[in-house]
Amino acid sequence: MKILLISANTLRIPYPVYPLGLDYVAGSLDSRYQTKIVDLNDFANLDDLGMLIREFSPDFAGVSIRNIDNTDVINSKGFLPEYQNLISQIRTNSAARIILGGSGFTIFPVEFMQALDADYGIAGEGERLSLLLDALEKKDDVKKIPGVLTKEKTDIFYEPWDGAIKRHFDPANPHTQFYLSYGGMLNLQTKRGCPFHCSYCTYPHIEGGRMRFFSPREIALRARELQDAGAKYIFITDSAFNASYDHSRQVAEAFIEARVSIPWGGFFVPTVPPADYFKKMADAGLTHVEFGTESLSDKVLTNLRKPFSCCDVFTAHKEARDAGLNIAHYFLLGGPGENKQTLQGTLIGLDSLEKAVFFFFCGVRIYPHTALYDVALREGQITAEQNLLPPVFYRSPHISVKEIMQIVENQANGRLNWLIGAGEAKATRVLPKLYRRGFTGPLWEYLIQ
Ligand code: B12
Ligand code: SF4
Repeated sequence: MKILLISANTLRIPYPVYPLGLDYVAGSLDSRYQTKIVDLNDFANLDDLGMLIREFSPDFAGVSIRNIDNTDVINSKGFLPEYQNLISQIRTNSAARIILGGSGFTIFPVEFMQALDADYGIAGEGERLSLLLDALEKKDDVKKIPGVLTKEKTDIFYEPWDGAIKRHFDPANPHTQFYLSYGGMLNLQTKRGCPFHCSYCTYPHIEGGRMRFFSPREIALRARELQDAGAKYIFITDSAFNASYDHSRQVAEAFIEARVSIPWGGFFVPTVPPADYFKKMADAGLTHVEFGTESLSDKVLTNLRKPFSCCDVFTAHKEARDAGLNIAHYFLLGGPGENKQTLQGTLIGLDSLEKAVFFFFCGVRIYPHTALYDVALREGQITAEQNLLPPVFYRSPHISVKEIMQIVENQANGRLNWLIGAGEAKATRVLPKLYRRGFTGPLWEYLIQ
């Protein structure tokens, strides 16, 4: 049986992202399946992909749907039309049954099933694809498999996958070469799940709320594999790498042991770290810390259910600075309780965060399965029947997005290290040129003054 796995993500902002999820899906399938991964980034146009589909003639096409939209309130762009074109290309060129999956799909499985008229979908971890294919082969009832959707079955239940998790990474795959030649960044997962409960966040829904750790030694060997394949930088894709200080430290120690020498970075929660934590991380090659800070108003942090206070942010920042790391803080403005005073509090607080890049997102995207969804429902900002696939953003009743933007832009006063929205304009202008000239990694550190 032939399985074609397709990464449908062509977004290059801030940079193209290696489709790690498909390595895991491929790793879960045994050798009786002939599996091939392709990445739309690696094709000049959909017709070229059509040709490959005709030649490969798959029985099943698994489509990975990562991004729904760019989550940018000002310059919103949804990707559904692109996915619809892709599905029609697959249908035109093969009789393959289409299976959807991926993080974006997991947030809106029913909406995507309907909009793309797919045959099957798997919400949550794609390791369950092996169970679905097995059941289809044996003509068993697929509806019993957690997370599986069909055209008829649209009620979903799923729990985190508790079977084996295996990554199949192939350095020779053409798409690996694409990422190596465009910024040199590959990625790595050290655990799944986030134990925190931030009110707007989808990550615990996508990956589960309990951390499931991968063996540090195994992870370090994977990192070496990426390095040996030519990676120049590794992004750790964990929801929050330091959600377990113990495990992240063990991973860093294993990196040293395995002689991982390329730089790496990831998302961190700005909680107070144990003594010398960032120093030890830096010794193991950590260069970039991306803090999910969101606000410097304790009132807003409480409303967003963040697991830290402003004081903790300043401490975490200082520790990371003292360790010589590049630091970015992400801010999410306009959530519940945001007003002029809380916004001013955040902007004033930024003066204490020296030598960092600030990414400001104005307006908080409302997703199902989050506490913010319930707040928005109670406040009448959304209705229970509303389809949230076309982006809907929470609006604070006390301050408009326009006002927030104006205040932030005035305060930014042209400073390069203040990026409003996804920083698309600046990123599109500069990053591709730098990557072509051989620069590697996320590169936002060049904006720090
Ligand atoms: C790490 C990360 C980033 C990093 C990536 C760095 C890197 N080099 O890898 C950075 C910071 C660059 C980033 C940027 C963005 N991100 Co991001 N990111 C994530 C995060 C935390 C993890 C993604 C990941 O790699 N997971 C690990 C892999 C193994 O999991 P996976 O891909 O989900 O695959 C599993 C399943 O989904 C499934 N699966 C996957 N494919 C398939 C296919 C089939 C057929 C099947 C059956 C199953 C299946 O099986 C896999 C194994 O279990 C997710 C949130 C999350 N926790 O999932 C957001 C997330 C993917 N990002 C999101 C967004 C919006 C963005 C940006 C658009 C933000 C912006 N405005 O800049 C950009 C887009 C970048 C781009 N070019 O695509 C959204 C996407 C949904 C949405 N709202 O559109 C997410 C879900 C977060 C959210 N807000 O809910 N991101
Ligand atoms: S710590 Fe980060 S990943 Fe975890 S729930 Fe909060 S925002 Fe989401």
